Amino acid sequence: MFKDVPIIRGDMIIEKAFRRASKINFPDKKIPFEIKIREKEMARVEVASQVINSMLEKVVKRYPSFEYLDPFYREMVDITVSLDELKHNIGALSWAMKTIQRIKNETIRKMKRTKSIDRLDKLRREAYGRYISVLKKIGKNMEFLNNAREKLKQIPEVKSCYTIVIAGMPNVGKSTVLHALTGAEPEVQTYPFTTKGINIGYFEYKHNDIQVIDTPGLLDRRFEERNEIELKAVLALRHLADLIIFIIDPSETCGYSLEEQFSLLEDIKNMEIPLIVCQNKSDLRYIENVKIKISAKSGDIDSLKREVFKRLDVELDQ
Ligand SMILES: Nc1nc2c(ncn2[C@@H]2O[C@H](COP(=O)(O)OP(=O)(O)O)[C@@H](O)[C@H]2O)c(=O)[nH]1
Ligand SMILES: [Mg+2]
Repeated sequence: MFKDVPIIRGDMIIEKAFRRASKINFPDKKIPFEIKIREKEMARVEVASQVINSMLEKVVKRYPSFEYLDPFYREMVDITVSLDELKHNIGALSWAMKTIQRIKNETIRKMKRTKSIDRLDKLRREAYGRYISVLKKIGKNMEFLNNAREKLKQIPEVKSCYTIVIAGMPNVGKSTVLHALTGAEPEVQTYPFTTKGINIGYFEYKHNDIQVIDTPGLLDRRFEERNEIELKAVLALRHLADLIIFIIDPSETCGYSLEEQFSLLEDIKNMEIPLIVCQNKSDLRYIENVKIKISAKSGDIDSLKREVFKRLDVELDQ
């Protein structure tokens, strides 16, 4: 989504604008010399302003309108660069466009009025100087936007179809379950704020695309242990998840005790998202109080699939 936002720099813009403007000439011999000079200088001021504004506008226009963004995506943007700051910096570009426009209008008006041919060149130079100073004023804003663009490009591109998010402590078998559910190798994307990859896979159920997401680093640790950014990211998942599959490893070969795993389950329950709890690695060991029992490694996930399909039948019928 942010891949189309161009990179901008003040010196690049100025160079392009003035180069274009300097190419303007009126070779038509019939026009009197005086008018030719006047028209030329006015056209230069005009064209330079157009080039600058169209480059700024490309940036402003390519940003999606944040009000209509998918809520998960919007929260991710907010976590990554802060929506307020992003809006503020885009706003600075709009201010610059208006100011350039105003300088141009003022200058053209003066150029039309002036009697002295010599003054035209001076007026144009003045306008150019003011264009440069406007762009200098938004130098920091452009820098912010260039950096933001790099980070925003990394926000995972999730679809807005029915979405299942897989949760559970590290090494309980989340990625293995994702693979078993969706067959294909999952797409790996990264979040801008951690080095961990998010895995996304799809399967089709009764002609509906179902998205399955494994979010390493997010739903695999007690919420109280999290920093602010991670917590926000966890909470952003509320907007995305239609169903959470929570995986328990009763063999504890994952390195976490059952007690630890059930405490995380309490946090996840508090998110108030429909939940399926499922024990994996049942080839090694299983417990009595969790009904759904699978062994994802050997592809034995039928009981989980049956439960998922049961929920889908209810949800997708509506
Ligand atoms: N014995 C056994 N091992 C499993 C099973 N499912 C996953 N594992 C193993 O558990 C380890 C962690 O699995 P992984 O899917 O990477 O866990 P994640 O960190 O939760 O994504 C890997 O070595 C898997 O091969 C299972 O059903 N039985
Ligand atoms: Mg994994």
